[in-house]
Amino acid sequence: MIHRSYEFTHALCRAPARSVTEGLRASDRGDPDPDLFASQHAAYVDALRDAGCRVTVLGRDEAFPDSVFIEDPALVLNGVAIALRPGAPSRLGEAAALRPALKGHCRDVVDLETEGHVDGGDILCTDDRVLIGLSARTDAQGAEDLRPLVAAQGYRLEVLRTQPEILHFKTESALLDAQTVLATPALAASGAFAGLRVIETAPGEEASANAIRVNGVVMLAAGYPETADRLVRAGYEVVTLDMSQAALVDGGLSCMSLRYAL
Ligand code: CIR
Repeated sequence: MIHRSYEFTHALCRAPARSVTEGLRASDRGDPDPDLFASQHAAYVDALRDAGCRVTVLGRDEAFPDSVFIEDPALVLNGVAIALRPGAPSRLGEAAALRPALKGHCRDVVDLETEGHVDGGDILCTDDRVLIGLSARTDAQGAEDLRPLVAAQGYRLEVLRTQPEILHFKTESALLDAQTVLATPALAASGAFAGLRVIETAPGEEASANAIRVNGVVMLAAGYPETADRLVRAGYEVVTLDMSQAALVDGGLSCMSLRYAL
């Protein structure tokens, strides 16, 4: 069966480690509360299930404070997992730690062999293209070394330069359907989405761009009413979720699951 880039049958998540209080962040607005994070994560998992995904929640990995952001160490295309090479030193080991679970849940696992780095948060997949944004975590070497692995799955890799202050490409963008992305005005202006329709986040609501389309629904962080309204008016069904604890460590909806179709 052929699945569109926003159709998923499965998702892998990882419960937030109590050590998430040590998670990386660009600016400190206080530590996340591990208990509240766990309950927000559980609601997120429920929403993925409601959207039609069979979700496996892996156990906490205290060795990696950011391991709840399971999208960054891997990419799954056509059910085949690519173990990536995360760009933050404290996250590099997450790919090896995740590998056994990838092996157990995906059709196959291949490793990105590179001296460079790639974070999954910098990768946005359309039906036939893999867009990869260079960032503080993803470099040109990593992107080039990823190219043949992506091509082997029938996708064309396009390397994009984004504004330097961005953490991850998908911190500021999300695929909404085969022709449409949600993006911050700044990222939209970079020209990254030529050929696609762009719905921009509302002024002051840039953080809402870290959203996900999962089957029939767009999952959006709570607290961004104007962007939610823009999406509803464009015909999308929107589900909002409280992401306050992930946001304290620069995370959002897309980072907390590896979504794939089998
Ligand atoms: C980090 O800085 O790596 C984590 N604290 C947040 C990762 C968020 N992941 C993502 O945007 N894909």
